[in-house]
Amino acid sequence: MVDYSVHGQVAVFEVNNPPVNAFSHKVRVGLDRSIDKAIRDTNVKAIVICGKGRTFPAGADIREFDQPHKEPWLTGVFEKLEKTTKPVVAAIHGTCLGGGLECALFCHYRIAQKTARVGFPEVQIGLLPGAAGTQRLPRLTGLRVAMDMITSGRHILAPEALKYGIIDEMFTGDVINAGIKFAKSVMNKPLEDRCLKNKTVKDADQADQIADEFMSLVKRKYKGFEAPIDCVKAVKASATLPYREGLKAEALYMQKLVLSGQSAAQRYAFFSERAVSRWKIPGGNFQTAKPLPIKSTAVIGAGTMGTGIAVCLLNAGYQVYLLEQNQKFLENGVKTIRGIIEGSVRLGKTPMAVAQKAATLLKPTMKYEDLADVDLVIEAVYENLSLKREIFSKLDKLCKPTTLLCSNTSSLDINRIGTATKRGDKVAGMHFFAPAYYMRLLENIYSTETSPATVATIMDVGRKIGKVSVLVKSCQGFLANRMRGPFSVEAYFLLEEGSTPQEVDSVMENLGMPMGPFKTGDLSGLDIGYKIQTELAKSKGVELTANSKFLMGERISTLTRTMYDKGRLGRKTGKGWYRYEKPGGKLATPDEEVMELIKDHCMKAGIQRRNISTQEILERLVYSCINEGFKILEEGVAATPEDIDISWIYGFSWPKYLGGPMYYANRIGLDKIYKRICYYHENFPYSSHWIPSRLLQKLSENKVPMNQWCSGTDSKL
Ligand code: 3H9
Repeated sequence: MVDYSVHGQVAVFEVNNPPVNAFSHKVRVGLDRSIDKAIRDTNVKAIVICGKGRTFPAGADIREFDQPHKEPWLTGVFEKLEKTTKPVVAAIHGTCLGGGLECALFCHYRIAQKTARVGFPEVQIGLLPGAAGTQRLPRLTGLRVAMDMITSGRHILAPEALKYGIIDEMFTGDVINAGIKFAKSVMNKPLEDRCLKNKTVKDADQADQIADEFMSLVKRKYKGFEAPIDCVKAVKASATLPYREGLKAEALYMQKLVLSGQSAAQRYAFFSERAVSRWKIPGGNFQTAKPLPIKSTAVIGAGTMGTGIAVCLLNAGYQVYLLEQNQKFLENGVKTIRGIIEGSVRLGKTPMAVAQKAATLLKPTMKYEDLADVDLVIEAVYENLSLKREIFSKLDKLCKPTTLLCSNTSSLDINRIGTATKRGDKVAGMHFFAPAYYMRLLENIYSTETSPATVATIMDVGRKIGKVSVLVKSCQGFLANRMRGPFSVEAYFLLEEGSTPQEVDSVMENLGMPMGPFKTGDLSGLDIGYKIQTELAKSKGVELTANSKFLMGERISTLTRTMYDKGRLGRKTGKGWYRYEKPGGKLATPDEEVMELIKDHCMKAGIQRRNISTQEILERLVYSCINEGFKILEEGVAATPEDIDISWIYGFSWPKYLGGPMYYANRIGLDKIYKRICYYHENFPYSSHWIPSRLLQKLSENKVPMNQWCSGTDSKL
């Protein structure tokens, strides 16, 4: 686990624990022994620590947080390093993160390859740098930089690390050679001044002010998360307490966080995000299928979704033909794309060079013939099956035989789109979430015909454009929208039965969602829901009226129609479920007129209103989705609960500290959830989403632990 070698008078410890050289128990033992060996060897005058393969250690082994504590622990081993009378040099390449950076901060010197990244990402898994990182980094950089790095978890590149004094020198070329060369140059220098524990924090006199500033920042930016708050407190302790006392404070915060439900959920989310890339369909999987090369792409439709998708592809360096049928729409689309990219440059999120390259890669066109040679087409026109089939049939005739044809449909069955072509194996869904250039989820959908090579390619494109891709089997609504369906309808039913929009929204916001369903509705526009409902009814040959309560035997609510008829379309008209300060405004204020409309609607529809508890609101919104989630699993639409949880985290901003709705269900207890679903089914027999999932019933009755019905990301589930 640690390869030991001696080069002249320099001992080299190479941490060898692929893939990221995490400090597992075995590595800690190996490092401990290596230190003893180097101390004993009188020939050795200096030590170099580095990582074998792709990286310097990227942190503690996250899986071990679920296991009993095993000595030697990180801090003990690292302290031994600092105590040696032989200079220790950390020679850094790749990603030096978490416990890896803490190890480097116990070394007397740190040098890094120019492309190396350093950081403390612990906060993203609900922890803090608990091997003295919160006490040592401020002693090097001052409080402000340390607070920023530790509360955000951001990685910084070597040049920035050099500026802050985190590293002493940058190098190019071989890590071991650079480490040995540097070690020789410092061999006989005194070490007292190189031990961070002996240093003071330079801006300690401003500790209160800086900590207050960061405390209000993290409470706003990371609302609901516990770890950023403890990070601020622990870093502040580096300035207000002596080193040893600061360490004790850090250990207490760390202990609390490790045991917290939030960190367990965030660790589950960390591994789930990686698990969803291990896809499998009949005939192939992520290991057997190879992605096809994609250079040139096309996006059909320059509306909100099409332009957002084009931005993602352009920023990743793909050539993009943007196709529209109308010159004005095309020009507007190009303007929108430029605006998004320029805005991102202004915010420092997109480098200028990337933006300049993107401008050259964008090819606006009104001619389908221009798409003949592209490798991948993503169609993003509005949701109409016959229109999509027409487009796919045209593309099939015109594009080269190897072109992949994908649809950004949010619900239409990919099988029915694929049959419009003679290349069903090369047809798939790539469903982006609005705004497409921002939301990280990409729902990739396969039909019964889609080939493993096509799936491998769209999963690969998803990764390259910075998305977290989840693969699902085609069905009406796929995973995300199908599962969210009950959430939206239950929200309307709750309004009809007695709740207010603000009561419903605040339940979801208190759970940790950035916005409740009614604020979200106002943002997207209430005309959308109204049109979807009207189209759906029409497709079933039904004409809805303002008083309709059922559609094909299923309970519905026509409240959006009431709002639509009153011109309350949401933020864009300055009024929807809330009132806004102006059309396009953002400040939502409860509106008495809405309550009057709801009450009037209920009276006409003969619905009795009552008091509804916050617990009932929560259960009806969330448990109904969980029930649908189990049906999605049962039918194999999603392969694992991780696919579902990651879809909610990155598609609907479900709070990571709750680990996703399936993880949340497990935490509450499947038997409890199942009983409540049965209760609602009994009380609301005309809502099929309350018919209990058979899988949920089976799992709850047999008390099956989650590690037996997920892909096994967390041994402690
Ligand atoms: C810590 O250090 C606490 C201390 O402060 C205090 C202790 C007292 N452990 O992401 P990838 C696995 S907390 C275990 O796909 P990339 C990962 O699951 C830690 N496993 O690669 C995956 O496995 P699989 C602080 C880990 O190149 C494989 O490695 N450090 C760990 O896209 C490849 O990972 C962090 O939070 C780990 N620490 O990205 C860093 N890290 O193939 C977390 C990775 O079976 N890691 N794995 O799915 C990362 O951010 C990224 O993995 C990294 C590489 C940037 C390093």
